[in-house]
Amino acid sequence: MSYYFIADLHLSENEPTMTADFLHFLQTEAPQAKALYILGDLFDFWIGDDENSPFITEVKHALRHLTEQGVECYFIHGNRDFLLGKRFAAATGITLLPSYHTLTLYDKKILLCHGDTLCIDDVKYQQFRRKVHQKWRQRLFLCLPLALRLHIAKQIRAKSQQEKGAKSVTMMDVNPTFTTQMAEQYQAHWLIHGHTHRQGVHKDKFLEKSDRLFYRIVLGDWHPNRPSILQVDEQGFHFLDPIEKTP
Ligand code: LP5
Ligand code: MN
Repeated sequence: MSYYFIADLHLSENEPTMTADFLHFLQTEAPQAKALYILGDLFDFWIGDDENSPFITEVKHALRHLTEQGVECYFIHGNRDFLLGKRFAAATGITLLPSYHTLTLYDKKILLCHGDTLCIDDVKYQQFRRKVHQKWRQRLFLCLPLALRLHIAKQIRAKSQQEKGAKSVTMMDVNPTFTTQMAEQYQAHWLIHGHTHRQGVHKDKFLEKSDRLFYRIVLGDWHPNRPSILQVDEQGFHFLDPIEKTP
């Protein structure tokens, strides 16, 4: 039995190749798995479950088709799609998880998160996150007409891109001490996250028991014809090579 982990697809109508890659994965590899974990930023941004378009309907149908085949599908919110809600979950059969979630696979305790909460040196982002995670702000936002929500989301995206230009890569990366503390707190053997977009495997030491190591497995962001998919099975973990597909 295998388990798949993905994050940071940033799907949108503007990236049809990536949507096709995702649908292809859902139709070919994913049905053979026990479960699929989507660790946030599936969408470029999400402004409410009431938004509909042929693109959104297609993604929803594909997820529904997967869960109807008995594949469990779990979702942790990212910083772009934290408004994805219960209606989307009901329509697709996916299960929404809290921002930190643990599971045990083959005797390994695994801590999952999107990754943005580990980037505590990005103080402006953390302030922004606290604000937009306030329930009253979200409820207010969701009452606005869709066109206005779309306008606001685009403004925030533009501001975010502009501000990122002035932030260092180190500042936008996970804070090593805080990340180790979280892994220690959850007694994790492995930590799997996305957000930083740099696929990789890091062997980190626990702070208190420095003889104990944990693996920090970073999921990459997706590019057209270049998805980043982590597979966990009885052999351990590995990233899939780009999936073969008919041109
Ligand atoms: O996403 P990415 O990789 O570009 O950058 C992230 C951080 N940015 C964000 C913002 C998202 O990209 C946009 C989310 C849109 C969601 C839909 C709308 C929901 C509204 C809900 C209202 C309740 O997460 C970026 C990090 C970076 O990752 C690396 O970790 O640095 O953080 C920022 O850029 C935050 C800025 O520093 C501060 C944000 C200022 C926003 C100002 C809003 C002004 C808009 C005015 C609207 C009228
Ligand atoms: Mn992200």
